[in-house]
Amino acid sequence: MDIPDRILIVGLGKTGVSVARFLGRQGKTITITDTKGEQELSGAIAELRGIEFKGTFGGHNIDDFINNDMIVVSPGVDIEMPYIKEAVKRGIKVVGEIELAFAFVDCPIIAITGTNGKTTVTTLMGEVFEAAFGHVFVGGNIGNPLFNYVMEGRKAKYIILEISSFQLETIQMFHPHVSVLLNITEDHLDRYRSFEEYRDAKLKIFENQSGDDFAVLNWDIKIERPLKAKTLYFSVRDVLKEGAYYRDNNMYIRFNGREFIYKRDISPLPGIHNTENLLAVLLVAHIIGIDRGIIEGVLKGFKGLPHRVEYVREIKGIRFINDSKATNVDATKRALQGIDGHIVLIAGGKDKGGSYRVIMDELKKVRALILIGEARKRMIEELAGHIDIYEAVDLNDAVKRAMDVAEKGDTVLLSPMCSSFDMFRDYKERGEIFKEIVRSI
Ligand code: UMA
Repeated sequence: MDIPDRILIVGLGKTGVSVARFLGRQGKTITITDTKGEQELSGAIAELRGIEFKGTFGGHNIDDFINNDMIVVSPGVDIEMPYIKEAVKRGIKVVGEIELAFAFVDCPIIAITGTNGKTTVTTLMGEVFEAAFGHVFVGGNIGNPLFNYVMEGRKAKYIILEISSFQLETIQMFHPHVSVLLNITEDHLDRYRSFEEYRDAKLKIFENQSGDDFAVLNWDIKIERPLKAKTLYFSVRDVLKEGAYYRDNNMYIRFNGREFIYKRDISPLPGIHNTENLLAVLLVAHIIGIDRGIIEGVLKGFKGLPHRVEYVREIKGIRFINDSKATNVDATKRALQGIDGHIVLIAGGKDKGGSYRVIMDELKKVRALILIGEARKRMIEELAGHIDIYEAVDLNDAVKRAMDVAEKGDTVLLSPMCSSFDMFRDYKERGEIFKEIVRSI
């Protein structure tokens, strides 16, 4: 890709820093803008030491958007923003970091998207590929921008990329060799105008693939027209002639006229949603031709990630589980389904606009709901009358109230159904603080 000289970078989070460092080294004239002020961005600005740039911080300015040759947007920036629309109208190119970095990528990409499970699948897939091929790059939405690979200047055998709908919105040429779509349920309805718009963004992962590539999808996802790539499905419900499926505690992989059978319990990851995740990993590993022994070895040792239904401790017969990564309603539904006995659920945070009634069936198991954060009001509107609800001022107060109502044998579960940005830096900080509070009881 021909990168013009004058570039505006919108957003100075992880993505903005990575892009600015790369383009700075290329001698481009860089402007960076962020709604956050200089003080709040001091950490990010420090990472740009030695790189020349003009900064517009504490808000955006239309002049920056119309007086540059190209705009690079971070995933968190809504491209429907008026200044960006004005720039597009004037013929200024707007690209996302993934698209820009892709122009410098020299090895096949395995890209993974979906509403839930993508970080687990990306991490596990990364471990399987690393065991098989040595150097691989694992990155994207997982918290390691693709540009970091370009900057490392090292050649990997494969890139394993977690990719969000936000990142897919701005792709044009981005072309994975294998694209995986794990599931699609309501999320990010604060950014998208409808569920269909969110779903269309996710489906863009298949857009530039050809007949030499592979599309791997959950059998539950209905695709209206055939994809260009060779399409394979995985299912926990139905037996499939080709692809991957689960039956009687076994996982079957059928590909290229061969069948491989794995016992479900070789993996310690609990729950049916993890069976889906495992099927996706197994199918991709066999598409690429990775040895069965290598796959099995990695699956056996992979115990899951922090903040995803993570056991913290037990106090007086009450178990505490941290599921701070549940930033949408479907993730919480899955967590509730996977836990036996009564649950005291701590939820709430920044509202994303989806319906909380999705967990209505699982509420039978919930002894009480303790709410924190901005979403409280809407949660109460939707769930009051079906469950005992308590409001707490912060996470500390929420844990205290949960202790008061929980009985011996119960589980206190933090599974917020919301993002964390109203009260915390991110879901990791929320989970860490929860664990600290619980450990200090
Ligand atoms: N900003 C503006 N103007 C705007 C919007 C944002 O200036 O209109 C600024 C913010 O003030 C902030 C910066 O942009 O300083 C943040 O940009 P960002 O939100 O894109 O954050 P990054 O740190 O660059 O992280 C992004 C992804 N974040 C989002 O998609 C919200 C990270 O995914 C990803 O790991 C990283 O790029 C590397 O690829 C996080 C995430 O929450 C984990 N993803 C969502 C999810 O998984 O549900 C999609």
